[in-house]
Amino acid sequence: MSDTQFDANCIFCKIVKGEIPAKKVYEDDYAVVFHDINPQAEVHLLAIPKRHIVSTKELTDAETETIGRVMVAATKAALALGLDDGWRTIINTGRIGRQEVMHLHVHILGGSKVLPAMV
Ligand code: IU
Repeated sequence: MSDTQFDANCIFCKIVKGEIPAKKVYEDDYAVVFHDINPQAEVHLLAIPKRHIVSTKELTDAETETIGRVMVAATKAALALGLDDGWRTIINTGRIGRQEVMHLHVHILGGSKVLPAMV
């Protein structure tokens, strides 16, 4: 990928480029899936687009394929880790959504126990 598709100050771009380590589970031309450094469930993964997209707020028609690929990457990683009975995906957006890392990411939460209800 060209450098124009990365943000030099973004920690997740650095993970994509291999400049900082992460426990990667899946990678293709569009997406990377790795273990969250501070897991909130037995299995907690993050699926991210390789190119720097800040959040879902920045999505346009041009990102349709990329975001679809990220979701498929999330599924491949979840199934590769044996989450056959399901998982939860969460995307936080912006301040109100409590997004802390400003590179779009899909949380994948799962394990052997049914997760708590959200509502
Ligand atoms: P949020 O949706 O932006 O609130 O979640 C950011 C997540 O990124 C959070 O669960 C962190 O534990 C996780 N994370 C990570 O896995 N590795 C890192 O180097 C950093 C954050 I910084």
